[in-house]
Amino acid sequence: MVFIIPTQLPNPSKVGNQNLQKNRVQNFVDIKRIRVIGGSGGNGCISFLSLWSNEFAGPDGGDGGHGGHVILEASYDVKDLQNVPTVARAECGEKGCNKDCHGKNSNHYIIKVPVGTVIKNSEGKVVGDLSTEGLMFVAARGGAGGRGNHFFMTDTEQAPKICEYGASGENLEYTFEVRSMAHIGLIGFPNAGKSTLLRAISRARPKVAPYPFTTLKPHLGVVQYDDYEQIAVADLPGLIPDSHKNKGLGIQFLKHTERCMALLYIIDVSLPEPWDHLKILQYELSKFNETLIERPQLVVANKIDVPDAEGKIERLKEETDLSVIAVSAKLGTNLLGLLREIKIIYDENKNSNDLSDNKNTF
Ligand SMILES: Nc1nc2c(ncn2[C@@H]2O[C@H](COP(=O)(O)OP(=O)(O)OP(=O)(O)O)[C@@H](O)[C@H]2O)c(=O)[nH]1
Ligand SMILES: [Mg+2]
Repeated sequence: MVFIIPTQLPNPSKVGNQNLQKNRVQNFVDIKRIRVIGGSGGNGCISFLSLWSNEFAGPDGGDGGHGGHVILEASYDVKDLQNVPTVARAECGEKGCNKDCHGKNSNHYIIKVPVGTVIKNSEGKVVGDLSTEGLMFVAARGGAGGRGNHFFMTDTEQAPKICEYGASGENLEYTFEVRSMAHIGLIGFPNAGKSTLLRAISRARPKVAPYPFTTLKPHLGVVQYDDYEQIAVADLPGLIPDSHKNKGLGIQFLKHTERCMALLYIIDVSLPEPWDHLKILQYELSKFNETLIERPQLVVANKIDVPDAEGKIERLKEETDLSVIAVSAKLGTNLLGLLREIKIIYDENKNSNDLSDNKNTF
């Protein structure tokens, strides 16, 4: 006999901490210029050993320790560049001491950056792309420690009074740009309710207002599931017709969608003929990058609480092959269903690496 065990989908955790419900607006920092300075090496030491039985026991100046590197590490623990310092300086190596004591090498300064951070040098050339977790980039090398006077002892020079200074660390400037800030991107016309939806499903607090272009910068929220999986959702500024021709704000943020695992079209079904909005959004995305419309996608029909809105859902479903989920972000109707759909898409696609094939757009 075969038993079929029903696989239970993990539920999203509640967004319930009252302290965090305050209107704290936090901007998502997706681009930052930083200066990185490697630690200098420690100086070598000049010293001569003198023992009770041997007053001139020879040079015993130790070498200086090496300065630390500044290293960037891609990590899913951080979602933006807000906490990356604008000047990152690694520690210097310690100087050498007598009795041939080697100065301590300093630890490397490791800065965690979001997976998908692109690193450009001061000339704007892409020098690194941290597209997978754990990938590291040495941004500034620390200087080597200087050698102590014992190193300079030769047959002819038994008491060298010279040693080396530690080398200085590299001092460079980079621009970091986060390209894959979220797993899921919310795409929609202004006023469609993207920010309201993000507020409803996560602890992010983007501003919500009944006029277009309320959101001027991307906002990021994280949906927690009870299997400890975290899915980052990005609220992007609204798109308008001809966004790809640089109209409105949308185009500069569309680059973020390039590495989103999936896209949600937020459609305001309280407006007449909302299916046209969906077509315009798909057209704008395809004009920006053709591969975008091949990503996993869902249509979220928002504002079903508005009278007559529900009647348009059937027509919307007929007009598209994508699955349509009807929700009310404001009242919280069917958000659980939406979050479960997002989890299914995430589970199906989390191991696919084809999202980093956008290098041509750098
Ligand atoms: N009735 C109703 N109103 C909603 C719903 N979702 C959002 N709204 C309202 O729609 C208006 C716009 O919502 P936002 O979340 O700011 O819209 P947005 O898509 O983020 O807009 P932009 O930031 O300008 O792109 C606000 O007045 C919301 O209260 C909903 O499900 N039902
Ligand atoms: Mg908004």
